[in-house]
Amino acid sequence: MENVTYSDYKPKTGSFRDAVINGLSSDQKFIPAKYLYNERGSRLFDKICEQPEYYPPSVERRMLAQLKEEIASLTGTGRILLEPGAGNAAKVRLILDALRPAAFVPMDISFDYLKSATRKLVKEYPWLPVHAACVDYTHSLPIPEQVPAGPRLLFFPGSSLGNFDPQEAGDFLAMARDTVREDGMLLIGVDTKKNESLLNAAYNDAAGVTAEFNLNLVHRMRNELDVDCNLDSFEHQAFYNADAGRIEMHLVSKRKQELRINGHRFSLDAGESLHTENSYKYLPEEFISLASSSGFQEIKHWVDSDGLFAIYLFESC
Ligand code: AVJ
Repeated sequence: MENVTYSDYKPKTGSFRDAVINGLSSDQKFIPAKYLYNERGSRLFDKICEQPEYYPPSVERRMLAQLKEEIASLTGTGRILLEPGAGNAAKVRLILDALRPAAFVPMDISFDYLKSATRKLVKEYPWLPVHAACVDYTHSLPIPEQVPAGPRLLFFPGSSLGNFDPQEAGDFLAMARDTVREDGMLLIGVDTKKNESLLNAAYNDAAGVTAEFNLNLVHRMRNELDVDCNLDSFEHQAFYNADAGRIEMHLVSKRKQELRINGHRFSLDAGESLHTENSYKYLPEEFISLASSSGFQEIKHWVDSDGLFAIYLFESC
């Protein structure tokens, strides 16, 4: 059996164009957040994770490093470890030695990014079979046929679930529950509700990396859709919407302008925004109740001492 395989379940090309045309036709114009994460966007996101204001990665890393033995004692070793949105697979490295999975299935929407991350990973962990899959996890969680049988554990760190609204989050968790099946588990990192100034700072880093990440969508519209618009005609905006319990990220048009895509014309007023991302925050009781509506019961959860971030372990019920 091969120790490394690659499978491509990539969404059809043209999907970015369709999504932009659809989103710009809406009252509040929007572009689905997943389009932020092409290869360039994924690299910019990694750079966000190094910014001092963006606390989730460092807090989650510290927690995983501290908790890995306890987590392994609850999950056991030898599971099939699945990670949607694995990106550079940095987080999973913290638990691989403790969890000793029978195989690892990293999934990511950017195939180039996934391949380079997988190549590095298999060099570092020669004992680990890796079956990489290019997947848009907002639609499905296909498991490559090479993946061996065995109890599954889905690892979903980084508060990636925060990109979904609560309804979509429930749907995703139900899909995850189907994927891990009866004897499956879910290990998930989710950002908490907290002091608004900490939240606002996390999405408005002083170095401007989050702004560059957001503006990557303008970059993509120019390069991939031939839209004639200037990078500097848009401005990054991010703020906590307390009523909705989420950070909202927008691209605000600095002036009145028209965007032309394939014969469609969309006019933007000065100050009008494209909504580009949501990042929902959950109290532990809110999240445990959401997961339980999707077929998961809590085994245990942990919150760091400053209340900044939470990690949950669930099992199928
Ligand atoms: C990758 C969705 C977890 O919501 O915190 C970070 C994305 N956007 N800064 C988040 C993000 C701007 C991030 N997630």
